[in-house]
Amino acid sequence: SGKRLRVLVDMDGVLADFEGGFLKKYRARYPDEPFVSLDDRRGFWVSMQYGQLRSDLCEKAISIWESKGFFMDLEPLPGGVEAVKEMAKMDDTDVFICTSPIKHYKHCPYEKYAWVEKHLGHDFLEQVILTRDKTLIAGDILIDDKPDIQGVVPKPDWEHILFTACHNKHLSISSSQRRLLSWMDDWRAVLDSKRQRGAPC
Ligand code: BVP
Repeated sequence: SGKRLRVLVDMDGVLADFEGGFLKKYRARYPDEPFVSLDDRRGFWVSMQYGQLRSDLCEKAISIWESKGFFMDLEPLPGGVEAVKEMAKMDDTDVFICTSPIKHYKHCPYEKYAWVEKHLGHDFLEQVILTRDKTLIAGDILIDDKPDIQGVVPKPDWEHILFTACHNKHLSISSSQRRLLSWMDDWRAVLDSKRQRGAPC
């Protein structure tokens, strides 16, 4: 046994279905406006692609995730909640949910806590980290669907494992970067590859 492994897990696009939840509510609110199917999504920022489709659609897109109930109502992505619960029970393993709230703070931070309580339980609220800069957070692994994670720390402690999402699946990533294709992929092997081996006797 070596030191404990600290795993940071992103929320939107990794545990909660931000893209699916967005498209469903956008189409319900703006049934006559054009939209981007999940197959055609490119780039992390939904607002940017909608703005490229037609300039006024940028603010229409933003209006969706700024609405009350948006973050609370997101469906869990398949296997994510189960994986995080299993990780948390593993020996020598600490799991934290590391998520960036939007700056329109009226609903989002509250609903992120409420989502964790609903799907992972009250005790898991201890594991929530809200930050706009994930490079400040120390950990061994960060599982996140955002291809470029930057902040004030140039070389963060964690290895970024890119979680596959509709917007990043076509990206070719550098040979050094690793992907998790979904929660059905071998996340246990990714964790094991970062564990310190005990000194041989
Ligand atoms: O809370 C999400 C939604 C928001 O950024 C946050 C990303 O957090 P992490 O997944 O990195 O933790 N968000 C905002 C915009 C546009 C804002 Br203008 C967007 O297009 N996509 C997006 O996810």
